[in-house]
Amino acid sequence: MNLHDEAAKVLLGNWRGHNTIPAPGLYPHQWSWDSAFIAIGLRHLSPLRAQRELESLFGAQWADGRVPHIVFDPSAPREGYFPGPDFWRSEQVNGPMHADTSGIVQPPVHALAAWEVFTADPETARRRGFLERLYPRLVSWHGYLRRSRDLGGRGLVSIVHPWESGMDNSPSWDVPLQRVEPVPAGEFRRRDLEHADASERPTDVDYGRYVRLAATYRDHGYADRLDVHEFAAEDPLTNALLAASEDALARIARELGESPQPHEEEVARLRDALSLLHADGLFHSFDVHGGSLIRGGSVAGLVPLVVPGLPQAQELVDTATGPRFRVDELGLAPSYDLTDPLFDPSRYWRGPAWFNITWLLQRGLTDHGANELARALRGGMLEAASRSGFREYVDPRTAEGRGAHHFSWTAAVVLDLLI
Ligand code: 2M8
Repeated sequence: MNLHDEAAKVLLGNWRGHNTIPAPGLYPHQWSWDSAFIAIGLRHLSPLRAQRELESLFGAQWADGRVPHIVFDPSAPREGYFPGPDFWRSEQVNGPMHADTSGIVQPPVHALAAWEVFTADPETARRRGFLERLYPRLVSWHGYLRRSRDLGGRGLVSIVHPWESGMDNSPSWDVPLQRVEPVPAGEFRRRDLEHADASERPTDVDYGRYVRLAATYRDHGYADRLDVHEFAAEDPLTNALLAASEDALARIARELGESPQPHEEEVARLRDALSLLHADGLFHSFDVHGGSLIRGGSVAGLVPLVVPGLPQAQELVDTATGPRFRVDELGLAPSYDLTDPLFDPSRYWRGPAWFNITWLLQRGLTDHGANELARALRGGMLEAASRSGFREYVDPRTAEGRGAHHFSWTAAVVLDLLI
């Protein structure tokens, strides 16, 4: 089988009727930003399914506009994933008729995906009213982030849980997490370790802190007030993807005969606000409680390359190709600075290379005219996916596979690069 057909097999094998799971076993439900990347690949196999992927996610949107990070599949075992629906108790906020979901969010890459899905088959999308129905929901999602999550009052979105960053155990969170008292490991049961090697996952202490933060948020009715959240960080990846998605909303608005202007203004505003996070050739998260930048080497700091017209783009290219990331040589982006003692090539978001992030960088580099480097990343991703067999992440130095097998966004990104 060639790489295209193998990728299609992974993606179609993970389809569950209305949406795609990230991977069998470890992730048996629908995840928010996974679905966006999945839709970007799936549009090349079935534009209709790609539309449904996003529609099913937004079908579980909360009344306040938030798009939950997990939508639980009622036909999957209730106890198969921790924390499951009985932990999050979303029905207490949304009522029993609403889908069971988590109460936190993930990076807002959905408008960007919606536009890409639309372009794959505009005729079907127009006939089905795909963008007409999704646009107000996307606007309300971004409105939630802008309105309820500017916890630092600086015009940037704060994430309130490491899971919201998508980069759960990134070393960026080590310092702010020190303030959080972990729930003892005996008080919850980790289901992830039934499917994955413990050396490639977060530690029990990490999990204890994740559980504490999520339970506190839940016990306050998912209220977005700084005194509820012991963890609050203005994350460059979240804010950069919001800007790129606002740019996509401007295109969507134009297609629908609406004014793109509010979205264009929002892109410009976020581009300016992001400069608050810029230092030493990279963007960094801002620890709202600590009042300072978390200076480290997360690849999240390179993701602002996706922002159109970013003034710091050349600096980011220099950092990406320098000793800390060596993306030109590796063809992949390590999730953490290779020269930092905290770099770990196998442990999840503490060093391994991920395909969605490398895809975002490749896209940003193309937009900023760094075509040769973008081509190197494309080649690196295709080779690593082929060698590892669509694993969740890989050792950035050897492209040896790590984490889950048959991982959906790995396959989706490959399909997008091949077409
Ligand atoms: C990982 O996160 C989940 C929690 O949301 C987990 O470890 O159980 C992260 O890699 C996240 O970015 C991703 O969306 C999710 C599903 O692929 O898995």
